[in-house]
Amino acid sequence: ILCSDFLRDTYDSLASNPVTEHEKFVYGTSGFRMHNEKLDIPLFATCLITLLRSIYCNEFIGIMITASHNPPQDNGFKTVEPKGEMLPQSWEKYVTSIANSVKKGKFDEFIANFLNVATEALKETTVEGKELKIIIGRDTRQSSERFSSFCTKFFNNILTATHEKIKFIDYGVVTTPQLHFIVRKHTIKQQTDKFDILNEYFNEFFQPFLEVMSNLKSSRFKKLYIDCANGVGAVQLEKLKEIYSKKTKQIEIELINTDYDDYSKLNVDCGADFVKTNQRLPANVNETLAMDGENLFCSLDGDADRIIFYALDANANFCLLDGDRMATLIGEYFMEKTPKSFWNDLKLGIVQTAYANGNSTSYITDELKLDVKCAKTGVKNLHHDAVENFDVGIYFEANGHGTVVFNDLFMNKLKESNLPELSLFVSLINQAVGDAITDMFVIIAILLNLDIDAKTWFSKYKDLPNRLVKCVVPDRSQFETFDYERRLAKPAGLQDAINHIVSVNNALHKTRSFVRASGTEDVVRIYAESHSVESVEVVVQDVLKAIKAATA
Ligand code: G16
Repeated sequence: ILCSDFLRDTYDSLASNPVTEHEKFVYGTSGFRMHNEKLDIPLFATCLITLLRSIYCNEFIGIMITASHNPPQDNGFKTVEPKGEMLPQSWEKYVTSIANSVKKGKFDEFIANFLNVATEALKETTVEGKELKIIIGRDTRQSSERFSSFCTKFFNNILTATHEKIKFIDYGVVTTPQLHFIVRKHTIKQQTDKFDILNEYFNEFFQPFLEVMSNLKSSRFKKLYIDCANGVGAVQLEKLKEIYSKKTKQIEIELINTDYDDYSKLNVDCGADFVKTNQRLPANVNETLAMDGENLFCSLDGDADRIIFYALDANANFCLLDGDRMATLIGEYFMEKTPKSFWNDLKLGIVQTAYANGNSTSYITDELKLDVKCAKTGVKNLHHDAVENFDVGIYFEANGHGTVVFNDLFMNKLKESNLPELSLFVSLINQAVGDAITDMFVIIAILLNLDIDAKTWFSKYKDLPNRLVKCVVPDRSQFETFDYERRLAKPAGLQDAINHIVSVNNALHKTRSFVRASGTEDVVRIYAESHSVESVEVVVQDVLKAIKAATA
């Protein structure tokens, strides 16, 4: 591979690219993510690490081309493991090192570094006789097709240059969770030929949902409005809606913000991230309809791995039903559908991040009486902690990204316990990764089952007033955190300043604020919550000033 003309030519053309001359690449919260014009080197590194990972695992490895919630001009890549998980954190340094070793006139150093990386990464495995198996998928961004073509060219050239066995499958425009799902499916079924993804996905998750619906016969909701963020969610849901509407008339589906052909509209004034951050309705949602309890509203993000529900109350106040609300609703449902004794030798718990509203955490511990753990931002971290700590691990970031994972102990107990309703419910869940489409059906199934509307769901506890704000700084890599990102180690003195701001605004002991560097955007994020909207505002403004002073 390393001797091929293709690799040399590609290297030379990338290394001479001035756009990225001074750029330090980081495989962040969700892989590489930045302006699309800077991503050629990270993609080259992603293809190389995918080759190594495919040799190491001897199974299919996926590459998803997406920048999810980011603006239209951004893009990104992440690799997907054989069972649908993210790249192990121990390998992130390898791909980061490969990307940062592409420098003008330094091909020999690049090769030496790559060989070191490969030797270390593959030290526990044999290289010979492995078939390289790669899957790719992409979102609807304008730049995604270009990156996808590069992957095709890269892997085809490796094939001709080396005569190695390579199985390369391009699934085209798919949601991120669909790509995770299909990689997992190839591994579990040991299938090397391409699946009909829509068919597999429908049979796996929609079929049980239709069964739930027909068992319940509820008329609680007349219409479900789905804001697709003008992204790939619309492409897939248009197809799924067609199949769905032939099978049931129970809830009518209307898709909003489906203009994925206009690249400039992706995530703009719509989508899960917009709704969560701004705490208001997205574009093209009618206020009167949002006040009607017979309607249910939700927003997906740009690659359909996050979902946020919402409604307006009788006074047109916005009721945000975010990841915290979904986690608590699912927790409550599990408790309701099982006798207490069921959990004698099993642990059910919830994993959140520092962004979880303080009152959601109190509700989990005080009302639901469930264990709760805090993880660092990034579903890869929550997923890990849910698997490690619980037999049934519910994990959600407040931004609507999450799912539920079950271990064999729970699955065996479920089989023995004759709980058909819960068994059917469990089969709705995409355990590979947070999936907006399957999460949507999970939540609807619970609301129908408990016979409650969105506003009743919202009334289960009251959120503390809160705000999430972005701040552009000269160099976000200066910001180092500890304690699950709740405290800053650097820049020096900034955490003391935040502590002081919190303490002078903490009359009711409800105030909390933290700052961390985003792993997906070139900003730092400030989160604040307090007993009143005014107090939150004071904290945010003071923290902003403290950041400016610390980075001046
Ligand atoms: C990605 C990650 C999420 C994370 C979000 C924001 O979401 O998958 O786990 O919460 O980025 O991360 P950060 O605050 O580090 O920018 P998505 O939907 O954009 O893939």
